[in-house]
Amino acid sequence: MIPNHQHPFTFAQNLIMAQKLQYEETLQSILGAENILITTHRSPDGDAIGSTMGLLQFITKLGKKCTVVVPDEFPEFLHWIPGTDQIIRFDTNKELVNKLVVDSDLIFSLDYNVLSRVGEEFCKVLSGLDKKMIMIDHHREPAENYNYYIHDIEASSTSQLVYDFIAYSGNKDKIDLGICEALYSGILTDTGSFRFPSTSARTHEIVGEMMEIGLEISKVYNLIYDNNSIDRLQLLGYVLGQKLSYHKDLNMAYITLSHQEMTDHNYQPGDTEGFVNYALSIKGVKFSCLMKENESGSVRMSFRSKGDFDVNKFARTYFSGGGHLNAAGGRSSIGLEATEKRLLEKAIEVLSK
Ligand SMILES: [Mn+2]
Repeated sequence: MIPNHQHPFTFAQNLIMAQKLQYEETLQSILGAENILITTHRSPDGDAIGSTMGLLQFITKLGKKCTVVVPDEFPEFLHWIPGTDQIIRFDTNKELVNKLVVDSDLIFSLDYNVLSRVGEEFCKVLSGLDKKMIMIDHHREPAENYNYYIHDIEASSTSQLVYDFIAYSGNKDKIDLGICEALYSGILTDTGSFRFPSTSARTHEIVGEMMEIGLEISKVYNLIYDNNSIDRLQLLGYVLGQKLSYHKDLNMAYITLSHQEMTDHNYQPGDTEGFVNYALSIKGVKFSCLMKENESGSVRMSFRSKGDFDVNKFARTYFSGGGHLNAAGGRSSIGLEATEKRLLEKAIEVLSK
């Protein structure tokens, strides 16, 4: 006989049950809602758009009313993804979005871990509401004010979490080609084409299941990656030729781009996607950064690392950002030159320890 003070289940079993409960609560929340709103972070990337479009198509299939609101513009190479024609941008439709938020009774946060990631103004609209909130995300340190979470920092992407939610909530039969194309786009881009360590056996298993549904992986790859403008390629050439700063002693490389340099190359959103990975691909480099100055003079930063150097912690500590162990974002408002100087100082401090 088992004494009653002992837990009848192992830790792993308890985890699986806790996750199943979140899937079930999320599904019931969708079925019980009238107006569902899905949101994602500003400057939406492939995973932000892929995961929101996958969830939108699934919720629509359940016969529920659902709208996707993004804070601002998203890259042109994602415009082919099924459902994107229904996306509403906050920055160009503020009044409409205000009304949509007020009328909604269930709000999803996809691919971000704290409301401020949607930008200051949209954040205000979404803050302090008396509505059910659900987070689906894989970034570290999720905010605590949500009703339910589908959250796993080890998942390759939010798109993978959306797939698992649909599949494990008993709705695998509803996953069609449109949902696959959206979610695969998110998985493909967030794993750097299946090379980042977050890529798991489950990631590949999901892709296998998607291919059985009819997903054409080379078609999606072409639509996303063989879609360069000549301006983007020339910007890349310029960056690699003249803007790559390599510090062999620190095993570090970084790139700075001024607003003027971007304007000179007819910069479009998404054009610098992947640039930071070129810096990381130098033999021996363990830490890379891309610093981009925007029109107002503030600087957006992308960090990448290899191995156990924690760029989430680095970005959080010094550049008001965060993300994952090996990939994170940050911001700086002290100007491009001063930011570069600060980056070097902090890198020397941390890396030469
Ligand atoms: Mn993501």
